[in-house]
Amino acid sequence: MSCETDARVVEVQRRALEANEEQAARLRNRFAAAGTLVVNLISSPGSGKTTLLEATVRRLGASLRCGVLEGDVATERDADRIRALGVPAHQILTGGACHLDARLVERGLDEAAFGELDVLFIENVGNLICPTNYDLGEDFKVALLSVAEGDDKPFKYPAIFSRAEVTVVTKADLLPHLPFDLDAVRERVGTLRPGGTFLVTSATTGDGVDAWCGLIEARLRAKRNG
Ligand SMILES: Nc1nc2c(ncn2[C@@H]2O[C@H](COP(=O)(O)OP(=O)(O)OP(=O)(O)O)[C@@H](O)[C@H]2O)c(=O)[nH]1
Ligand SMILES: [Mg+2]
Repeated sequence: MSCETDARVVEVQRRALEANEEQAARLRNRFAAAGTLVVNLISSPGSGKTTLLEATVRRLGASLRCGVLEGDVATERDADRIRALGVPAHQILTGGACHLDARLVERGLDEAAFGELDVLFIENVGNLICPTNYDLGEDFKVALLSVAEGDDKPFKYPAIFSRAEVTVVTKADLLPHLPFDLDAVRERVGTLRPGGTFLVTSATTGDGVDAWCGLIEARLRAKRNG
């Protein structure tokens, strides 16, 4: 690519992000007016976003009105998994795009017609890079990292771990079988996001899931109480 083409691409990206910011601000106002806590889950494909959401709505679904927007390139599989638990879910198909943006979320919300919600979970498209810069009007981003992916990920993909207020290590039940240095990951994430929350979970054994659900409940209370 020539320098001129480079500059044009950068300019197009800048404008797209600027337009996204405006749309995200509108969404944030809409969520604030509704008193809905919004959580944007981001990770590589297969690190356990939907499985953690299944465990979450099993625990919280009886006491809180939860809804889930699922972002994927293809299929309704993840939305079907959530709906199977009696929780409303809507699939957003991105048509190939590697992330959700605020426009897709706004359209998805209107199509979903969830009604009043206490918590809206947005599962982003499986990707550790592209969703990082796209504000979806969420209260906070969550980065998930499964122990099977390797402990180098916060070093190689620092942006998402610094943007995410919460990092959730998943599949901790596999730790005995894998060379994953949990302390090194905790330290690195703490450097990238000072004051952030670091949780270790296994949806398989249930370890850490109560702490995760407790965090959601606490954040909802904080949002409602101003
Ligand atoms: N051992 C173990 N496996 C898990 C755990 N959580 C999820 N898995 C498995 O990991 C695989 C992927 O899980 P998903 O929840 O579908 O991952 P995802 O991040 O939603 O994947 P995409 O939506 O494709 O990005 C499935 O086979 C799950 O059963 C866990 O805590 N422990
Ligand atoms: Mg999924």
